[in-house]
Amino acid sequence: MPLIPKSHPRVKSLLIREKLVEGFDNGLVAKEGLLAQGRGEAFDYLLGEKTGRAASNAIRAAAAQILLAKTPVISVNGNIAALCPRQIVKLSKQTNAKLEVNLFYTNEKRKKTIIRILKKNGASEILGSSASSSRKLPGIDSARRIVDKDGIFAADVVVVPLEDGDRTMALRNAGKIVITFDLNPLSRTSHTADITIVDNVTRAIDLLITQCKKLSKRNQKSLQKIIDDFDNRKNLRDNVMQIKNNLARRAKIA
Ligand code: PTJ
Repeated sequence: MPLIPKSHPRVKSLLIREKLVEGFDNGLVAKEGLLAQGRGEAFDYLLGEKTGRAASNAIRAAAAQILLAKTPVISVNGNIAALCPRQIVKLSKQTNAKLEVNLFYTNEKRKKTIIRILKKNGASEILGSSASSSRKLPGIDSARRIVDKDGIFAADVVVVPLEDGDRTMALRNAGKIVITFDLNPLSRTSHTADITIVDNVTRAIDLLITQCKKLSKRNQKSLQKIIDDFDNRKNLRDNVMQIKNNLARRAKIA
C-alpha cells in the first residue's frame, strides 16, 4: 500500500480508495467496482464526507427493520468484501442475518475469493455458491438474478449495499423489503429501496451495528413505530438539501 501521510487533508478518503485498489489487486473487486467507488467519492464530497442527520435516521430505521425481520439476508458484492468484510460478518452474526455472495459482474473465481475473505473474517455459512440451490429472481436479466433458495429467494428483508436499480426493483416486486447503502440520493436504487442509507458504507456500517445493538432491547411495537415514522422519499429529499446547503456554503466562501 502506498504511504499516505496521516497529515494529508484527505487521508480518510484516500485510505478508503486504497482498500478498493488492494481489493482489486487481490481479486475481490471488479474493474467496474473502482469506477463505482469514484462515483461514490464524488457524492461523498458533496455530502460533506460525514454522516448527516438524514443518514442517521435511515440507519435507525434500517436497524429496526433488520431486527423485525424473520429471514434477513445481507447480499455481499466485491466492493463490500473489500471495504468492510469484518463489519459485514459482525452485523450478520449480531442480527442472525444470512450472508449471500451475489455479483453483478459474475465471476466464479472472484466469488470464491470473496467467500474466502468472509470466512477469514469469521463467517461460517455463506450462501450463493451452490448451483443446486440456485433460483432465478424474475424480472431481471443480469447475473444478479441467480439467488440462493435458502437466502435471498426466501428472505423477507434484504440488505443490498451498492446495488443496481434493476435488482432492487426485482426484489421489491418479489415482495421483499430492501435496505440499501448508496451515496447517490438520485440513483434508481435509492428511489426504489424501502430504506436508503445515503452515506459511505465504511462509515454507516459501524453505526448500523451500534443501532442494532441498541434497539435489540426494544419490543416489536416500538421497532415498528420507528419504521412507520420513516419516509424514504422525504429522507432522500433531506439528503439532496444537505448537498444543496453544502454547495451554497462553499459558493459563499469561493
Ligand atoms: O462486485 P460486483 O460484480 O457485484 O459489482 C459491484 C458494483 C459496485 C461494481 C456494481 O454493483 C455497480 O456497478 O454498482 P453501480 O451501479 O456503479 O452503483 C454503485 C452505487 O454505489 C453508486 O450510486 C455509487 O455512488 C454508490 N457507492 C459507491 N461507493 C460507495 C457507494 N455507496 C456507499 N458507500 C460507498 N463506499
